[in-house]
Amino acid sequence: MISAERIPNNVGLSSNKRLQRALEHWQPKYIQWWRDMGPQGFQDYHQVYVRTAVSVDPSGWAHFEYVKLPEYRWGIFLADPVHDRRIGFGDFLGQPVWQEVPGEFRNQLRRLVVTQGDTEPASVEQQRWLGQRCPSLYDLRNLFQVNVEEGRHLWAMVYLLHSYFGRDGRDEAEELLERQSGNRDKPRILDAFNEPIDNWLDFFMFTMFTDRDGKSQLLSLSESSLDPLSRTTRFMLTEEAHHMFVGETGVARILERTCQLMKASGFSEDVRRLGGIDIPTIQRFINLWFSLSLDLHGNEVSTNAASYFANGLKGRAYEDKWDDHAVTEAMYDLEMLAEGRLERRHIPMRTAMNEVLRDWYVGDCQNGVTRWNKILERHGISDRLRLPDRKFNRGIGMFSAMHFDPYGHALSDEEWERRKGEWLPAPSDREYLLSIQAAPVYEPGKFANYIAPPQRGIKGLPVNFEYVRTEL
Ligand code: BYC
Repeated sequence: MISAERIPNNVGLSSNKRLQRALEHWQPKYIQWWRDMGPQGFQDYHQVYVRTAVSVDPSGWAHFEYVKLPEYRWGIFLADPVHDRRIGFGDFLGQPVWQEVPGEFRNQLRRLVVTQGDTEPASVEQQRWLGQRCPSLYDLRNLFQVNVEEGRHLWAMVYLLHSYFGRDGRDEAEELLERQSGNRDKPRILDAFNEPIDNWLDFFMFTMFTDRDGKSQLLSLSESSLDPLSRTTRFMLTEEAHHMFVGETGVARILERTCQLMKASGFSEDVRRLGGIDIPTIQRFINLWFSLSLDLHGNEVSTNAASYFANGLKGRAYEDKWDDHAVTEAMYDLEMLAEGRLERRHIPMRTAMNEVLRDWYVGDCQNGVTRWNKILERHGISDRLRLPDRKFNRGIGMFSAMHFDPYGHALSDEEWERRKGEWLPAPSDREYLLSIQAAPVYEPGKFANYIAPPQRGIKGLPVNFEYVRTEL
């Protein structure tokens, strides 16, 4: 359903005046936030060729056109309802799904919706300076596409807060615009969303690894017994796929260029001397963003996670592929750190639900890394990229109590301090990246020296299309 209303939607907003008024009241605050904290330097005359969600029809849900970013039409879209949908897991298995929030789960559900909602504006804030250093107009457009859709995902969560959580929900919606990524006094809720993203390698790694946590979490929320939450997140997943495409192909194009430079120099030169990004630097950024994104899955053993599952609030990714949906007896074999020693223990699977989702996530990331390695192989280069061990560089969960190298071997504090620069980006890596990204590339069809052009453009358009009009 295409809507001519101020807030495009398929939720019948015009027939719910109270909700419509509440959202129209929130809208100017959102636009102000976008102007203050969104893409810096791209708020006035630039026209960006973006897609806008206009319905949930799989054969044509999006519309492509040039838009000035603050005029993007952020809308509210829920996937179509599933007839007679039943709760698919946990203690209420088989009962009809809920159209309203049950009082006893209100706090838990609000917390999940707020945590999800908080990440969306956070990522826009983290990325707000990147437009000034873009490697091409094609990439600039992709950055903005990701940003406006994260903005729409915030709208999705704010819709739920306003519709289903009364006064508390309205207060939470305000606070989503008040916390700020990296702010000492009012930081974003989850750690990875307070990390600066000031160069394009960070950006591509973020969209590869952190947006993929978005996919994990949205998959699990789309199983929820709260039907509006399930339907909202199901549609968000449609947009999320492009974000991970941007990340995976962004790194792939950097690798492609790195290989070209290595070959051109007869494998003898340091790629940095030719203005490229060397493989060890790429590996250090993988190590950082993969480990930060593992943290986003929460503690390995979590009573919160067990209770989300028992109460039917958050399921496993692709819950219908599992045989047992009650999971009252099932056990999970977990590598644990107990009294400073690593050992394997059987724990009730319900308490390991964060780890179960993390398993899915690690597998999905590994598939991407395997595809990157095919590029190295094709160029006859013997180096390989790899995911670090799950215990490496953890800030959340039991492994955060000790240090581990990327192969999972325990290290003393002193050894970690001495060697962490081998495995994680050093200030000098960031300085180097900023030095090769100092000037933006705004000429259609041109690409910065450190990245190869994409194989094709957007929506059948040529690679040299003017994806962002930068002239007044
Ligand atoms: N940082 O029992 P635990 C996305 C806290 S990304 C800081 O394991 P739980 C996107 C936790 O809050 C997806 N604190 O927690 C991507 C709790 O604190 P309290 C976002 C953390 O709740 C790119 C304590 O540790 N969606 O969409 O089972 C661009 C106990 O932990 C962290 C969601 O996250 C952390 N990393 O698991 C744009 C889905 N981890 O209460 C968007 C909703 C844990 O003891 N969220 N803590 O003070 C959840 O499902 C859960 O909150 C989590 C944590 C899985 C994140």
